[in-house]
Amino acid sequence: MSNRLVRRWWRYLVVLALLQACAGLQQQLAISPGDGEKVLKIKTSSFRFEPNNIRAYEGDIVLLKIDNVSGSGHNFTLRDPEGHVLQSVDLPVGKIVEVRITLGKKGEYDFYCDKPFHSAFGMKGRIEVGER
Ligand SMILES: [Cu+2]
Repeated sequence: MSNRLVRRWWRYLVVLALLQACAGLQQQLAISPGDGEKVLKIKTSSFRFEPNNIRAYEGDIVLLKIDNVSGSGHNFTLRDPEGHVLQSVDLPVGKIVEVRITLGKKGEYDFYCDKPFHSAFGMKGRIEVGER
């Protein structure tokens, strides 16, 4: 890559990172308490999950329907409050991928895209699981 191209690429990345930093974790969505499996739709764009700030209750079983509406492949990786990977699935362009998760204990479950730099650009979120 030429120096000029590298500079242009970096400028693009910096602007993108600033935009994402401003956006932050904003769109909160609460899953209503109760029994049975809950369905939650998540939209994936570049470089964002919507919603990215979800509240749920311990013991919830949630079927995530993750719709990649962006023009590039992404990934959804979810870690439990101890940092263990619960799920890691690739999200092909234009496909809806279903992921069933059990939120066994209260705490913060972080999720992100594991493609290089994507989480740094804001492609991440959190499920806050409270006591039932
Ligand atoms: Cu991604």
